[in-house]
Amino acid sequence: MNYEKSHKLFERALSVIPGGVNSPVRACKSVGMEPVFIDHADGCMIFDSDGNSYIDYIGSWGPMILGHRHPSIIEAIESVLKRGTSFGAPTDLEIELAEMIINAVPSIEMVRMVNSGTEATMSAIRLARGITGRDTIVKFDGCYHGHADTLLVEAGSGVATLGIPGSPGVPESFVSHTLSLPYNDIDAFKKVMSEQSEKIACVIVEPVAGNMGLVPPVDGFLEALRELTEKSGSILIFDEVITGFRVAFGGAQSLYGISPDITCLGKIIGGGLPVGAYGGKNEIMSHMAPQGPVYQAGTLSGNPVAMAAGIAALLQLKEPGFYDSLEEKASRLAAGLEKAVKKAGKKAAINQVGSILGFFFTDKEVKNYEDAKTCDLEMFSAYYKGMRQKGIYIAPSQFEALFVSAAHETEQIDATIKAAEEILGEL
Ligand code: HOZ
Repeated sequence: MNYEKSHKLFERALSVIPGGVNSPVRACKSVGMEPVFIDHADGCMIFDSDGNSYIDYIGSWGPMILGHRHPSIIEAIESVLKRGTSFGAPTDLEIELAEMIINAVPSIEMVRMVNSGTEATMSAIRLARGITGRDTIVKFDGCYHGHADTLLVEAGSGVATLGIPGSPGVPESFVSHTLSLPYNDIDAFKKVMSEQSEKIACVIVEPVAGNMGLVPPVDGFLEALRELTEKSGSILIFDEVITGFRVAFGGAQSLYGISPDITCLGKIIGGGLPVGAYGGKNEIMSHMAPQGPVYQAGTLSGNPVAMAAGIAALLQLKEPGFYDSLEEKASRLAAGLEKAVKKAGKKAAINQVGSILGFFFTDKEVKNYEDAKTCDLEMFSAYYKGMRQKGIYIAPSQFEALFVSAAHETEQIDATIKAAEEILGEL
């Protein structure tokens, strides 16, 4: 494949944007390559500036569950543009999207729109601290909740990809109230709750971890979080920025039957436009200004274009059978990849929840960040490189997930399996 135009664009970008990118993982540094610059995308296909085409399993890191340029989303955006692009004032659209979210997710009775997942988690934590009057937050190793100061401890995603423990610029005192525990370790969690529960404002978790590859919760893990937070008067926050409307219409909480106090959303609810949201029961959300004293604000919050795209997306997801058919496609991919691994005599673990997959180059079952870190990163880099050459666009990191969309058909999934078979055979 020829990457001449992407290379030139990257050189230009490097002189005006730090690292040439606006979000670190996409720089492809950890796999020793340069990024491709995207020209356009359609359905499950993405096309770079050199005219190369790829089957896309990044899907903008999750939002493109319907595939790119879904007609109903494009139509909704075109239609709302006639009204304007931002008013910094309330519109009917934000009420409509809020109502749709509330109808889909029973633990949410009120929801506040923001512009990114980071904003949602950061605000949810402020709210939890405001309500409880406590400072300590508990998170889990390898979970990534955006880049707010207090959450950059043992984080997944780009922090894991670049192998850095945290970030300069985050004062020690800011993270001194953050405890990070091993994901899926019920005993470690019980111990902390028995020793310091009266200090803990909240426990924040990705109910299905999607930023260290894909790691589902073990039986009893989410149940223990719910039970002990309830007992200690701390707030349970589910970060469903990735899983919300992805693993089921009601998110991971509906799949596992656990009701958190606050849910953070993003990605899919904006139909591919920048968005975030956090919500919960009235008694929790009523603490937010201007109804209550906890402050959070944003000029572009509830932006009409993002709201219109989000409404159009959720309307499609409500169609009967949508999630079954999506999961079938992902299962076909998972089974095919598993076969390809065996055929090539390699060791890899594959995790799947709904339409999200984790593909790990390790012989261990991956249940937490320690397991994910046992992966052969050199082998992953070689695999990434080979797959990209064959027109398969996966995340350039062992610590990110694969997303299957409704636009992926058997033909593309089988082509992906064939490419994997060939590449794995060469490794
Ligand atoms: N935090 C995102 C992956 N979990 C990466 C976002 C991006 O690079 O666009």
